[in-house]
Amino acid sequence: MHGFPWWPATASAYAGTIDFLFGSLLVVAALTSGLVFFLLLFFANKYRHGSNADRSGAIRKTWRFEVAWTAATLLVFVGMAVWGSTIYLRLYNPPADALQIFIVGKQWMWKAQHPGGQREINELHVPVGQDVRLVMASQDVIHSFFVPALRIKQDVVPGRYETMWFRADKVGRYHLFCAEYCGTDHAHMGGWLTVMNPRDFANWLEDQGGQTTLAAQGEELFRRYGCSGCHESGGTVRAPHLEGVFGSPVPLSDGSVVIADERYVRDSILNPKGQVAAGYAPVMPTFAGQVSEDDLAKLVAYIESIGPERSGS
Ligand code: HEC
Ligand SMILES: [Cu+2]
Repeated sequence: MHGFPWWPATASAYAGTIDFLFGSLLVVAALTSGLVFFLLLFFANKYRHGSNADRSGAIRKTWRFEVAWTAATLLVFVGMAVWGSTIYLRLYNPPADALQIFIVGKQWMWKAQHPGGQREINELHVPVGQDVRLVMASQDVIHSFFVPALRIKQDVVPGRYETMWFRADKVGRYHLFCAEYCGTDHAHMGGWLTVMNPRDFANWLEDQGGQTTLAAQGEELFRRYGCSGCHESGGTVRAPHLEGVFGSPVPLSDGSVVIADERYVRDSILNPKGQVAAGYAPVMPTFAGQVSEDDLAKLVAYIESIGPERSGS
């Protein structure tokens, strides 16, 4: 399929898988509708008014044919659904050791924050052959992060994190877009994904200047916003210590248990009354409207870094 004119470049491990699925769907759909239309026209012509086709001995309905034909198509289409869902599930379950990059969409740009604190706008640099996990948020309206060469596209809805991952397998520069109409300059909302070999990527990170890591910036914000006043020992309020919380199960006051992921931490900060940790009074104030998406990413990165699993990568 890659010799096909206008076929988009492929730069991810599963681009071929997705193209194959897409091509197969297209072929099955084309064959099915082709057959239906052929029979339609064929019989319409054969038995048209006034034709001398033999109309005696009309065939009676046979259940065997009916059942076989229905079962065969059902099997093919359910098979395609299972095939598609398997790929989808793989796409939305990132490997644990992926490099994590925070993406914020806003009218009209994509902003990225690397774990080392490097920031970029309408550009995204990643190393080749490494799993990359994107944690994405929108600051205003619905956007959609789209990199055709990777065959990934994910709507980013304000108010929640979306995650997705990819592994680029070809060095190069590829277009990235916003694929959801989001206002006047939607058409200009986009830029470039640059896939580099690991050494160039390390150099690139270094060239961005000596930042403090995202987690360290988050730690500073943790003090500036007064989180530490409650969440660290010696606080005036009884609040849970956040060390080791990330990635582990948290019992809630309503009896349910959730895994503390990015989404949970984010909701804890913006809507603390929504999910209250069991054994604590719901006294944490909301920080909605005070903490920007960029700062939220830093706070989340900090709380993640003091979690048990990933330590401040
Ligand atoms: C007035 C004290 C107070 C402040 C300030 C405060 N918190 Fe909390 N926080 C709490 C309490 C009490 C809980 C437990 C009850 C709940 O879940 O609402 C909590 C829960 C949490 C949780 C869920 C923890 C768990 O074990 O499930 C997170 C994450 C969190 N806070 C982060 C923050 C961050 C980040 C800030 C600063 C932006 C902050 N908090 C500011 C008191 C506070
Ligand atoms: Cu947009």
